[in-house]
Amino acid sequence: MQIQLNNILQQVKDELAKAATVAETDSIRVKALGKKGQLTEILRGMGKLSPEEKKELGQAANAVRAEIEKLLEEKFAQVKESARKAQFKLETIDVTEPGVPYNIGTKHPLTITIEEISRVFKSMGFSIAEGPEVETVFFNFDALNAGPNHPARDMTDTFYITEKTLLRTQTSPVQARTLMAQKPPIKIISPGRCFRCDTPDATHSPMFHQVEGLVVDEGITMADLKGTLDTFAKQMFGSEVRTKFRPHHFPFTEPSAEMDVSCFKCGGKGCRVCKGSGWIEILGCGMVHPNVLDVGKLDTEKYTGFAFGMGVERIAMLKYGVDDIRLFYDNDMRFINQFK
Ligand code: 2U9
Repeated sequence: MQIQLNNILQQVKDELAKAATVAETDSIRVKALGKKGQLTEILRGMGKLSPEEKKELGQAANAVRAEIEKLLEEKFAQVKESARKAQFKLETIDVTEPGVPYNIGTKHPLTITIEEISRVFKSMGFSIAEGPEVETVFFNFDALNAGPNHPARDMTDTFYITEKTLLRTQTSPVQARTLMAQKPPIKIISPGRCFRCDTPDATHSPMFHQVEGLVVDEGITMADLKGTLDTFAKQMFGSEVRTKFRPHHFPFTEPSAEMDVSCFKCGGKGCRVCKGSGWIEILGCGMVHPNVLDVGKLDTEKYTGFAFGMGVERIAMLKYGVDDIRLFYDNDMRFINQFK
């Protein structure tokens, strides 16, 4: 039996040498010292022995038990410490480690274009004015000299919400509101979203963007209009471009005109971009109609003004060579990411 005891001790030593975790150490303890363990089995078998043998074997078994307990205690301390260290390593945050790079996205080409147009006008002393996309019929049409029978008010062109409210078809109502709220000098641009009942195709979208401008003060003339818009064209498309003004009609301006720039691609010789004409239509403009100045209760003998409007999508398509307006709204990252 002494030999068996020595074997158990040796076996415990061998197994402990290989154990690496708390769980493995505990199963060695159960196997050796547990209720159904090897040492308990030996003590149970002592019944048949003489009292002297019992005493001798009992002392030897207790010595082995004490030795095993001591070995287990040391091993437990060791595996618990290495488990603690491993956990600590796992939970440690290295504050010097570089962060995980993430995609911060890019500006949308229409945002870039609005910012560029705004930058040019701000450099000439314009401020930015904003207003609601859901407008009243009064500010969208009546205040802008588009009377009750004006074709622009047609249900088929305009998204009406109620009889008196609609989605603005242009950003002009922002300027009509400014005319009513502020005294001249007024020098504003109003970039923003507009809405019209159009079926989407390569050049039409029911939602699009405009930048409109309004200048009202004493002694404003057509020369101010031409100088301001020519400067804008040169800043936006290159100092070499020339501008020309063709007569047109808008209800809110009189006289009205459309401005063309000489083709910034071919210099005016004629190419695919200018469709062979050498000129590209950029914006509409005119001297503010006296009926519109009346909305701001201005003395039309004293005050005059000019206004203009341009489609942001059209400018962006020309600048970037985009041939389908729908690309701006598809949110295809392969398209958007080209405008970094
Ligand atoms: C007030 C007075 C006058 C704004 C103007 C235009 C000419 C114009 C369109 C061109 C194409 C916009 O993108 S487009 O549909 N606009 O040609 N807009 S003058 O005139 C105003 C606005 C407000 C109080």
